Amino acid sequence: MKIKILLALLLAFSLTNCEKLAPLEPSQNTNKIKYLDRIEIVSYPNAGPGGTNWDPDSTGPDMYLDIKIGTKDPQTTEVIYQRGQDDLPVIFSFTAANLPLTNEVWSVSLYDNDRPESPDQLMHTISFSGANLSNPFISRNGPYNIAVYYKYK
Ligand SMILES: [Ca+2]
Ligand SMILES: [Ca+2]
Repeated sequence: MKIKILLALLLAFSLTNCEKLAPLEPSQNTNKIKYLDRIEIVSYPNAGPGGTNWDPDSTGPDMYLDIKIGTKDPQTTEVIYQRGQDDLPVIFSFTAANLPLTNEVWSVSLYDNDRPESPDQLMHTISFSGANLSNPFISRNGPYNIAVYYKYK
């Protein structure tokens, strides 16, 4: 009798643990929020405006992103220097930035930092709504290919 009870308890314990180990689908994570994870510059044109090199010394552009969410002030990333065509994709990580994908218009502008010699050059701008974003959201426009990834937290 005692052995039967022990076996029943053991079975119940195993089943409980199995349920705990079952992976959760992201769609079931109803308590979790989508956060911007990273933006990848997958491709950009070899030549800058006017068909010249991005920078006079023929090195790649020095990239940073300006992110405007709704009507808030734009946020600027650190510059990732001299990214040539061999350095693609250029990855901007937002893991530490804690930017929830709010249901607003997001406008992301890619710049080439040319200071202090001359003003920065706007390379490309993409826009999307923070809600119902595919993962990744891929924006292809001419030679520009930019991918936006989010993560649940
Ligand atoms: Ca430049
Ligand atoms: Ca530059």
